[in-house]
Amino acid sequence: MTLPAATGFLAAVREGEGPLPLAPLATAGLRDDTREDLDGRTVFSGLVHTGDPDGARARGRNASLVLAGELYNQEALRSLLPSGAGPTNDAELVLALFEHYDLHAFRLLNGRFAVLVHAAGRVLLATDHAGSVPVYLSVAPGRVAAATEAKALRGVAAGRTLRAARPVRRLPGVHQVPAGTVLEIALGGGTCTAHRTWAPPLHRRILPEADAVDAVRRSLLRAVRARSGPTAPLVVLSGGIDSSSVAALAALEADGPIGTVSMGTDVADEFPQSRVVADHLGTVHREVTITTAELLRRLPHAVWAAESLDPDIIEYLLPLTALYLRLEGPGRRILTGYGADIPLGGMHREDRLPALDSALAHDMATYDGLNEMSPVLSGIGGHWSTHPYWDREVLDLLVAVESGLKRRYGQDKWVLRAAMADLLPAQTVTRPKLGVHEGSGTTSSFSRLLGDAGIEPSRVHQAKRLVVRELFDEVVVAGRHPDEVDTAQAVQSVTDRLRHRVGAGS
Ligand code: AMP
Ligand code: PCX
Ligand code: MG
Repeated sequence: MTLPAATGFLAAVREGEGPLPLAPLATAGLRDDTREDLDGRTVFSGLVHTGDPDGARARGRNASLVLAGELYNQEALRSLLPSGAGPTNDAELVLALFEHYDLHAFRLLNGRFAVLVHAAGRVLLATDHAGSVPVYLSVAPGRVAAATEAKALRGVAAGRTLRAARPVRRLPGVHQVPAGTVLEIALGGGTCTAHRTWAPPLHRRILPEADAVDAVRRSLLRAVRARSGPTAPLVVLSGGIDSSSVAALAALEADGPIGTVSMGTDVADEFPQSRVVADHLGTVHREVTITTAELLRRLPHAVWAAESLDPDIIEYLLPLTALYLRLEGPGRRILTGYGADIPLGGMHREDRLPALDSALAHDMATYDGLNEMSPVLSGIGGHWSTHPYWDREVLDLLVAVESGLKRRYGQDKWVLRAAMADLLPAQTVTRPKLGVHEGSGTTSSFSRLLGDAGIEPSRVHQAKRLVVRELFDEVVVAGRHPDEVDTAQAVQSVTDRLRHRVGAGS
C-alpha cells in the first residue's frame, strides 16, 4: 500500500443507545462509518481511509480495534505469533498481539499510529512512542469518544476531568493521550488509567567512532526502508544534512528515481543547495515558491492541522503546511528530515557539550503535546508524511549516543554527517544549515506582519503566542474552516489587546 489504510479515525463506545455526535476531521480522504450493537453497547467507528477501510479494522473473539497509521517493525512483531495463517494487516497484527500480551502489546510496537481497542466494556486508547499521531478522548460514565483530532470532539457533551491525560484548551472534558502511553478506560465507571509504553533514554552510550557511525547508518537505512512503501516516495528536501540523508537512503532503496521537492519564498530559498543533492541522487525534483502573503494565509491551516498552541512550532510547520497544500493529488507518501535536530542537538552551533546535552534533555522532556510530527499537516492535502529520525529505534540510538559524537571536530551532527559521507556531495555533508523557518524566511515574515501592525520588537513573541491562541479558538474550538478565518483579523485583535494593555499601564 502506498498510503496507510487509514490516516485518521473518530470512534465512540457507549452503553445502550443514543447519539454519538462527532464533528468532521480536517484530514482529507474517503470516509467509512460503521455502527454496531454488541451486548447492549453501541460501537461507532468512522475512518478516513485510502481505499481499503477493512485494512484499518480488526475483529477478534472478544475485542475489536481501529488503527490510523502504520507499523515499522511488522516482521519482528510477526515472529512473536504462532506461524501459519497470520494477520494480513497492521490492525490485525496489533489485535493478535493484544490477545497475547494485553495492553503490554503497545510496548512492542515501533510505528506511527493511534489505536482504539474495545474489549467487552474496556476501552484502550494508544499513540506511538512519540505521540506522533495525536489522539484525543472524552470520557463520561458509560461512554467514551475518541478521535485523532481534538476538533472532532467539540460537539460531545462535556466529559469528566481526567488526571491521566492532558486537557485541551477550551474543550471541556477533551484530553490528549500522552506520547508513548496507552490509556485504559472502564466504560461503566468511566475510570481512566495511564500506562507508559516508552520513555526517552536518559543514559548516554560510549561507542568507538566507527561503531557509532555504522549504527547510525544501519538504523536510519532501516527506518527509511520501512517508511518508503512500494512506489518511490517523495522527500521534502531542504538540502541540509537531515533531509538530504533521508533522500539519499530512499534513493538507495528505490527501484526507480525518487521524488524530491523544495519550497522557497519570495524572501529566501535554498533551491541551489537542494538542486545539488537532487542532481547527485538523480531525483525527479521540483521547486515550489510560496509568497509571503500565501504563507500568512496558511497560518490558520497550520493551527487547524497541528492543533498546537506553541508559536515556535507553528512557525516551523507553516512552510511545510503551505508546501503540502501545493502538492496536487493523488495522495503521496512523504518522507521528511523533521526532528533530526532534537536528538542530535543540531540547534547547537558551539563547542560546549554540557549545553548540547542540556538542550537535548530539555527537548526530550518537552516534545509531548506540541504535535509537530502530526500527520494531519500533510493529511489536509490528502498526503501521508512520516519522519525517519523519530523512528523508535533511530531515536533510541540518537538520543543515547554521547554528545561528543554529535558535536565533534568543530561540526554539528558529526555522527550523521560521517554516516552519510559516501552517499552525498561533500558540500552537503559539511554544510551547516538553518532551520526551515529561517531558511525560507518564515520567521521574518510572521515577525514583520506583527511589526507592521505596530507591535514592538520585544512583544513580538508574545503577540505570536496570542495570534496562535486566537486562531486555535477559531479553527479548533469553534470548528471554523481555516479558509474562512482571516489571519489579518486575528493579528488586528491581538494588536488591539496589547495596545490596550500598554495603555492601561500593565
Ligand atoms: P529543518 O529543521 O530545516 O531540517 O526542517 C525540518 C524538515 O522539513 C527538513 O528536514 C525537510 O524535510 C523539511 N524542510 C525544511 N525546509 C524545507 C524546504 N525549504 N523545502 C522542503 N522541505 C523542507
Ligand atoms: N526543527 C527541528 C524541530 C525543533 C523543534 N522541536 C522541539 N524542540 N520539540 C527539527 O527538525 O529537528 C527546526 C525546524 O529546526 C524544525
Ligand atoms: Mg533539520
